[in-house]
Amino acid sequence: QPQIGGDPRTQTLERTETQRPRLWRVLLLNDDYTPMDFVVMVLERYFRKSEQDAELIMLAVHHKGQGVAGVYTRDVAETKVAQVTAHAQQEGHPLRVVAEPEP
Ligand code: NFA
Repeated sequence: QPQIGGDPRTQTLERTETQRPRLWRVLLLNDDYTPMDFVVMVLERYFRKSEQDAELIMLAVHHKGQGVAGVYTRDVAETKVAQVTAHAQQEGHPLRVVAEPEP
């Protein structure tokens, strides 16, 4: 990378492209107890899915064990995990939600 001017001890690097933040997947994990309707509600309310998409994602998690609810920057992903986990626990459901970085 080219170095642009200034005190050589504190030079900055110029780059043509702005860095984009790494994105994180928020995953829903299947369990035997959380009601399907609750999972659909979570996908609609916290992940802004349509009813049709929410039902498809819920069924994919139910059959495959896990699925992607949404993809966000790290802070937003962690907030979704905390909010959904808290809501599920308040209702007595064991639903697990985790975030992982995209490769
Ligand atoms: N497997 C749950 C049931 O049969 C439904 C579920 C789907 C739970 C997706 C968690 C995630 N009630």
